[in-house]
Amino acid sequence: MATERTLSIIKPDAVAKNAIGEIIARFEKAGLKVVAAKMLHLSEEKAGGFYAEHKERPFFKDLVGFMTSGPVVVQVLEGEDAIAKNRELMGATNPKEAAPGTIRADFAETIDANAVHGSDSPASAEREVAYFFNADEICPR
Ligand code: RTP
Ligand code: MG
Repeated sequence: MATERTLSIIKPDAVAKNAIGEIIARFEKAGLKVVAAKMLHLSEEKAGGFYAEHKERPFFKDLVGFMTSGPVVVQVLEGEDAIAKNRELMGATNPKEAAPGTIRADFAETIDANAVHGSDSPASAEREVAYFFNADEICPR
């Protein structure tokens, strides 16, 4: 297993619930390190560009509407097998199908407002980290 970096977003529903700290604690307890972080209120253009792979999907408009509905916390997580580990901690896309104890099971109710985003492959992690962070905003430790 290699040390990887992955992009995590704490979505507007979880920020509104005041759950930023509890969610970041789960990453840290699982051995992932926060090596970059910022809070942003995404524009439609920035959110749409981020989820460009879903542009033709029926849920795209709602997804962009939700992601721009309030501030988000964007982070780079680093650690062994970070991409898969983060996806495991997050749980399934639909919180109703997410395993007990996962972030989505504990903090989300609907597939539209599902608390967190995580990169799903090394290629998407590379693109997504660069989409939000310049190299000098990442602090390896
Ligand atoms: P994310 O990208 O946010 O981490 O979520 P994911 O990989 O688990 O799911 P993905 O397929 O990438 O979908 C992105 C977001 O779009 C919404 N979605 N709605 N109604 C639907 O069938 C549907 N499918 C996806 C979800 O909010 C999902 O997080
Ligand atoms: Mg995805």
